[in-house]
Amino acid sequence: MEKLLVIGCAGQIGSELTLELRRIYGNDNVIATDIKQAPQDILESGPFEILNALDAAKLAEMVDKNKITQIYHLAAILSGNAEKNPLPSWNINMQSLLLLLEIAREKKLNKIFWPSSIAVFGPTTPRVETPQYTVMEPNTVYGISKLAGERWMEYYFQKFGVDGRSLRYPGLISYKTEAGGGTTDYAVEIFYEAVKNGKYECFLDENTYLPMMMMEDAIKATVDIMEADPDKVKIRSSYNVAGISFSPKEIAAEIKKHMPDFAITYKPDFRQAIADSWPQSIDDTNARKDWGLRNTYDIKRMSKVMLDEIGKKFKG
Ligand code: AKB
Repeated sequence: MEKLLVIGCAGQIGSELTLELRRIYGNDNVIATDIKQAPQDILESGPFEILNALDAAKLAEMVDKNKITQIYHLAAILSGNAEKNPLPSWNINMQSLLLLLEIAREKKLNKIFWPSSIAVFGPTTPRVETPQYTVMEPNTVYGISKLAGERWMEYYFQKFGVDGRSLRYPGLISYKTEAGGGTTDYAVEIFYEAVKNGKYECFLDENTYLPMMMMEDAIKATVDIMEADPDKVKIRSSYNVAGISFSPKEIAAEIKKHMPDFAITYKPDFRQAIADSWPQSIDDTNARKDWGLRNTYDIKRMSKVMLDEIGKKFKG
């Protein structure tokens, strides 16, 4: 029987992935942890403990005590925040991954999941339909830590047989928990501000195209790669996953179809340079071929679901 531990259950991905894992594996078989308190539905549906992702002793103790067989490590300092605090962010992102890999090796865990990002690419990467294998010269702290992390994931697989699986997430769009400190966050904020105030000041320029993915598709992709037979997971660094690409101008036009008075203004900040160094769209042929990645949302459906769900939240 599998026993799972989620690190970072209160974040944007963790708050939804933890509940899905509990649905699949059983509530008591998924131990949720975070450095801060978890959302109510996670607290009520199964075990939760406070855990700092850098606390090696407590992590090892939790793995032993609960006979953990898989760890999902979702805690990270995202691109925008990492630029404000480079070395501490590098330390958190890298040390927590190395700790996870060592625990996986020592305790012979069945599998681990660690997310990478489109941030592994940089200004010298081809930006349209960015291939799985291409030039990678990231120029953000977050991107450098994700690229180094990918190399460590592959190293531990090749040297020690650690069964690590990873996706290069694009910007993730969700209505449950807001993202924090990323460059793609505008694509979530815009819906909240549209519903709350009818207007939004965007920190990226109107024609900045970035790859994004609705959380439901991202969760499904995560579960699918983790459930795939090991021999189907041919890439042990991290897989490109594409989702949908759009610009702030296009998403604003889509919101206007539902809210004709919605107004958007643009005031690019330091995150514009980060966005300009990232791909505009992604080629995810390998993930589709190897373990069956599928994307179900387009910009129309995404916008409708976001506005409806955020609307319910605020009217409720
Ligand atoms: C960020 O913007 O930093 C993240 C990411 C693309 O990894 N959402």
